Amino acid sequence: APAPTREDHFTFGLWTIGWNAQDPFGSATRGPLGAVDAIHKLSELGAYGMTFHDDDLFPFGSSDADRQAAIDALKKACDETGMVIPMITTNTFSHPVFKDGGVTSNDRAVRRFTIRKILRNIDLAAELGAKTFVMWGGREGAEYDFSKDIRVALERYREAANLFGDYVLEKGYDLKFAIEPKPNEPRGDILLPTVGHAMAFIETLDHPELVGLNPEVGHEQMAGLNFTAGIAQALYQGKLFHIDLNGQRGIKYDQDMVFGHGDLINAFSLVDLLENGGPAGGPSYTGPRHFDYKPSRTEDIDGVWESAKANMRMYLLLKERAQAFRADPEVQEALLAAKNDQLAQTTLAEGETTADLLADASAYEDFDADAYYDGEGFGFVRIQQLAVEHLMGAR
Ligand code: 3MF
Ligand code: MG
Ligand code: MG
Ligand code: MG
Repeated sequence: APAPTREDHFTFGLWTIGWNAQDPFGSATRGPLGAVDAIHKLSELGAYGMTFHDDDLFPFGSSDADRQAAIDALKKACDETGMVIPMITTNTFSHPVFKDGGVTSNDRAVRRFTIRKILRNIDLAAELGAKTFVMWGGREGAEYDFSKDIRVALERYREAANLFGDYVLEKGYDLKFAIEPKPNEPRGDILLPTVGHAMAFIETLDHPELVGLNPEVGHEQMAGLNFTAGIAQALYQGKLFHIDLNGQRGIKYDQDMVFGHGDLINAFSLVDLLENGGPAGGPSYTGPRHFDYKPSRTEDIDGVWESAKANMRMYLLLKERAQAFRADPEVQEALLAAKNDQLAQTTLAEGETTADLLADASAYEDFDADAYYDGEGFGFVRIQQLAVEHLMGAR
């Protein structure tokens, strides 16, 4: 695969490459990484941009002067390199004050503080030209069923989301929101746990058009769900505003591995969908290819950059394989043999009404299911085998 370029639109969270590898059982294995160094190095590796939480760039509680200095230094690094900040997000989970959540904490003063923290960060997003504002409610939810009435907590979530939408409209910002679902973190059940829950919630908002999703590979897979299928529905409903790419192996705690280092076949079908699933066989998603992973705690800073490169290389390799898969005449023939052309046809003919269908004896009264069923298979296994052979470079 070719080396990554700006046109690939690869972006990384500052919290990914900058993670010091502290986990619940061990202390940090790496030192800090500054935003300016991160921008320069990512640019050198061919990335397009970087994203961050407010607290990644300027520590929680920074003075206004320190905050501004960090923002100015970031802007300068972006100007020097041509890197962009297409998305920013707010940390409403690290400080102990958020231990029962931010916008849905039972404590009203915490909720008011959280809304202010997010509004301040929305202003920063607009200032930096970010187009997407991600909201991951990592501590919205509870560890116990009797802690709170989830319906009331969702009402508070809705209140906050409506307020943010109104604020952006009032200010005239060119900014949209992307909710990031996740089932649990680490013990608590999070509100809006999956793509499906979040999409249903968005429809209850005053301005649903302002709000979409930032689904993460590992988050859906932690719930045992098929990520590619979830992304397909998000695309179908016009809600794929952003994406977090990483790797996860099965139903367990959040692993945040390199993209493709988890469920590789699902990563392959995902890249195929993003790159070849559009109307004319082109991309179905044109936003940033954003990596949200954690370089393993065993790695030093060189290993961090190797893992950053690995994410981009995995994506580009999968893209190359997916293009070969779609171009293979045998694949095209197998897809047709599996009646995919029929799936694309409407079930009722154009202009046909329900009454017409009811009057069509061939559809029911004369339809002899036993006689119709000839035992012929769809050949889906053959398609899957062709896909895996392309993935393996065997074709
Ligand atoms: C946690 C996450 C988050 C979100 C981020 C929002 C710290 O599992 O995925 O990363 O992606 O807060 O942008
Ligand atoms: Mg995550
Ligand atoms: Mg995580
Ligand atoms: Mg994420």
